[in-house]
Parts: sequence; structure tokens; C-alpha cells
Amino acid sequence: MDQNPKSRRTFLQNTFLGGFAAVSADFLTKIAAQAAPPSKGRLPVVIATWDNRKATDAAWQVLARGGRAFDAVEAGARIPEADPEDTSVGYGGFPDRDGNVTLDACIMDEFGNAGSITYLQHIMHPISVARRLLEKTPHVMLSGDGALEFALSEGFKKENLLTETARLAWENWKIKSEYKPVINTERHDTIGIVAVDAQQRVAGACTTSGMAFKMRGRVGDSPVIGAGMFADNEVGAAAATGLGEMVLKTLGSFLLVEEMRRGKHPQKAAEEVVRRLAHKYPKEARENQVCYVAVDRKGRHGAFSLQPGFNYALYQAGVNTVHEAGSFFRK
Ligand code: SD4
Repeated sequence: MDQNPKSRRTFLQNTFLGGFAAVSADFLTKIAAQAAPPSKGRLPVVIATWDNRKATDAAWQVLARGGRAFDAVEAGARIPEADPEDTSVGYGGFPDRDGNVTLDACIMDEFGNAGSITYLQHIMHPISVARRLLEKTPHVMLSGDGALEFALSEGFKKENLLTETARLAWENWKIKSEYKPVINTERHDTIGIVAVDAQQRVAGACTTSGMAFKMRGRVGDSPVIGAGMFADNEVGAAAATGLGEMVLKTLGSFLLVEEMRRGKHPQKAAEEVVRRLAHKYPKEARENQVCYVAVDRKGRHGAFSLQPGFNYALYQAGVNTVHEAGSFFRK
């Protein structure tokens, strides 16, 4: 599925916390952004991080029959959640350093309602639990045991999400047991999925098992409204993948939507948010990956990342495609 496994590997080799010498912001300003030509708008549209074409396809089934973007992004997010081969989302996700699979997800609708679930164990579809929280309670975030209790009370099934492949990867990691959190090193990755339907309703979702072998209790950007994902019906929506800590410190998806609100095309807005990261955190930016996808309510889209190797799935005008995003740093 990964269209460019070699470049993906390259960035993964370069992707970890700690290590290299600091890079000056001046140096970074000299590196030109490699921008794709800005897209024209068309509705409906759905865009997802990585080559999640099965997810954009599921979302498109909703959009194509005139359905709601909110239903579309949930349907899309559920695909990798149930896929045991996707080792960074839902069932099959790599566990934390103690062997627990813990899931984070969030979702927003066209009214600005939000639902978020963090540190959820044993439930395959955190995105649907987040939706249920949004619809049935006055709350926005629910975590850990409380989230599990809520899910069970809503009829979600408790199951073992640790696959044999993920368990073996964890056993293997334990040999050195080096605590150096790495961005997931598999071909599929966290899904952020944003859509605008034919009635110009905007929605977004994001779901992940987080960083592989993370510290127990660690929560990343993905369930944080405005960090891993943000949707505003007046403007558009954005979602992130990559090193959550960097996204959290800049509230990247919120920032991206605000850049669009000020008139930027989603592509230019995504480039601006990545550029901001590179200026503010030059050393971390050099050593890690952060990626964004975005749509505005006209149906224009954009995508950009720090490092090369990020691709995204786009379903628009009846065609499901995968594209290599531009990046701040060159190969
Ligand atoms: C996190 N942003 O937990 C997620 C991980 C991710 O590709 O996107 N991996 O930090």
C-alpha cells in the first residue's frame, strides 16, 4: 500500500527523539518548501493521512449518497481501527512499553461538537466511543477506566487487541528495552481524516494507538481537539500525524484552520504550520516527522510535512487517489 517504501524508510530512520546537533532557524529559513500546486475546490471531498484509501473509500460511500461528513469520517476511521495489519491504530496497534494497547481518538461534527477518548483499552473502535460521548453526554474528553466503563455501558465489546504480530514486536523491543519512543515504524500509520460533504458540512476524526512502546499513560496529540484534529464548519478541517509532542506544543490542527480562516488556501496553511514548527523547534523538527492534511469548505485540500515520505489519500470527484505530500526538508 505504501507507494514509496524507500523514502518512508528513510524518514523513519531519521525519526526519533534526541540525538543530532541543533540546527539554526536561519538555516531552516533557507530551505524552500516543496509545495504542490494549490488544488481547486470540489465537493464532496475526503482526505486522510497516509495511504488510507480503504478508509477514504468507506467515507466516500457515505458522501456519494449525499450523507453527512460526520458519518463519513467515522466510517473511514473505523477501517484501520479494525485492521490487524495496521500496527498504529486500534486492533493490532503496537502496545506501550508494558504491553498494553492503549488507544486515543477524537471526532468533531459540523456544529462544533467534539468527543475525545484517551487511554482506552480493549475496545476496537475508540472513534465510535468518542462519537457516543459527543452525542450522549455533556463532556468532551473521557479517559482510561472511565472511558472503558462508558464504552461497555454503551454496548461496545471488550476484547483483546494485542495481536501476535504486535506481541512479538514488543517482545523484540524488550530485548534492548531502550526507552526511546519512536514514531511508529510500520507502513500504515495514525489516521486523521477530514471531509466536507455536498451540503458543505465539515467534520473530522483522528484515531491511533499512539507511539509504539510509549511510556505507560502517555497520551499524544491525536485525541486532543485542536492538536490531532480540528474542524470548524465556517472554515474547514485539519488533522495531524507524526510526533504528537510537537503537534501538541503548537496546537497544529487548530493553527492550520485559523490560517485558513485568515484566507490561506489549505496547502499554504499546511506549509505555514509546518514552517512554524521548524522555526520554533529547529532541533526536534530536523529529527522528527510531523504531517498535516487539510480541507476547506470549498473542497480545496492541502497536505505538507516536515520530512519527505508522507503520503495521503484523497477521494474527490469519484476518484480515490494517493499522493506524495511536499515537505519542508528535502530528501
Ligand atoms: C501520537 N501522533 O500519538 C500520534 C502518532 C502518530 O504516526 O501519528 N503516528 O503521537
